[in-house]
Amino acid sequence: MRLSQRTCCRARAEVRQPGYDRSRLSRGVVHLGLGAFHRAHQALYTEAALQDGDRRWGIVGVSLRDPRMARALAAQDCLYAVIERQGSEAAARIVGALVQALYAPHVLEQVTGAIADPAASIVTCTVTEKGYCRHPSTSDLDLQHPDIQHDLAYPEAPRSTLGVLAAGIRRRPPGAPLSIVCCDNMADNGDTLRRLLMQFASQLDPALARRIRDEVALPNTMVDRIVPAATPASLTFAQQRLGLRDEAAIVCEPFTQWVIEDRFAGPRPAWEAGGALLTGDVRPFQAMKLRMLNGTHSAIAYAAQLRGIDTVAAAMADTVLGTFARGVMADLHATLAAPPGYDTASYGNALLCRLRNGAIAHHTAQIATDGTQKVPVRWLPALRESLATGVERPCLERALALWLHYLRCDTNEHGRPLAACDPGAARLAAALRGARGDTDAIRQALAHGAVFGDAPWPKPFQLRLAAHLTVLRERGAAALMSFTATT
Ligand code: CS2
Repeated sequence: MRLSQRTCCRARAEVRQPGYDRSRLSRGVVHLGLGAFHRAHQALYTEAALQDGDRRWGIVGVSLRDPRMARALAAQDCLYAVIERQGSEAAARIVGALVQALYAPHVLEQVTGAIADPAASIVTCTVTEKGYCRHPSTSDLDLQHPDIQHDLAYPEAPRSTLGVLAAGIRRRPPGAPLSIVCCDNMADNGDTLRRLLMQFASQLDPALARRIRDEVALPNTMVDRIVPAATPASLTFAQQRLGLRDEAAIVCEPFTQWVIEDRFAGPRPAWEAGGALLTGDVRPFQAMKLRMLNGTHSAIAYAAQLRGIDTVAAAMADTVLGTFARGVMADLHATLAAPPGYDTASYGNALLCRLRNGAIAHHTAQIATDGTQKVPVRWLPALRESLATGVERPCLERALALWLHYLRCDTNEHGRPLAACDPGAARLAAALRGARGDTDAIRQALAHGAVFGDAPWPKPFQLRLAAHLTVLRERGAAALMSFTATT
């Protein structure tokens, strides 16, 4: 039996249910990017606000690219389950906060209408780093991006996140306060989205750009929860736990964190009810999380992909890779200023336990996607800052070499195909593959300004990277990573 409003009461007794009347919810939040992360993160904080009795915050969820999730959710009256797993523990709940699931290309009018509705004072976004059409190294709008060119030519029929936001804001009555909460893993994510949206709007209509500047708040946020993409196995596990079939079920870790800059234009859900921290300055939290968690994740992903290791937990259980991952985390940790009153060393220890969580199958192939968007956020600022003060980061530098080697290879160390899923990587990979030797490969890679920026990288650093590429080619990833044991 499939999960729906009618059947949810038939779920197993231990499954937590929405404790409020869903039919009485208003549509106060519009969310762009209906993936698993939103449904297991921001939607649960909103669920907590609804459970506290504030009915204003039903969520209209929008998929911009893929119709499947909106279709699956619509067939379930927008109900879905989240199951938190660690060790032998598993806690399941059904979430009621989502009230509508739309696939934008089919119902664009409804989507921009939902953003324009003054009852909605919040738009949240999880569209992944590449969903903002920016240059990864400068965070400026990529005016050559095909979606941006399309949306500037047809502003009433947009397909990009920026185009949809602009079209919705245009239809909004003046004076209706709006806050757009970016929940993607970018440094200064709210400020970045503000800049991109203003750059986009000013190409269309200076008055719209001014309106965004004056009326729309874009707080910075740090979001954290490890939410693997669903698999047939995770859906079967969810079915056993629920006693119902749920095509949108999520199996994720118990940990969750949301730190939000307290800068809103109008009303917002009391996300504190779900444990969100509202604060004046999110930047130290962002840096800690983007570097220690996401930076370590990316290093694990490329090393594991090269070695044919499928999940993060299996990678952490591998002696060489697990030790290397701790080294990368320590390198990144050393570059941080701790958020006030926060113990980043305990954060790191807790993080290692999270990465070892074998009850969730977090696939390294998933994390390895879109490296050209992720590396400039997760590793390069820490490397730049360190090199500027003459400090080497041996593990982090090796992680960078592992990524470049990964882009250069067709197959992993067992001869199985490596499919780098990264639309921004084609030119970089071609340069690496066409290079005359390792030194030339590094020179050509670092000249790729969209990823590495325009400032020159120190020569000794380049030579170290070239030597790492040689080790990787001749002796493999384990030899490069086990340097601490051999030097
Ligand atoms: C991961 C993130 O896929 C990735 O690149 O590093 O999705 C990570 O799991 C989340 O940011 C955790 O909060």
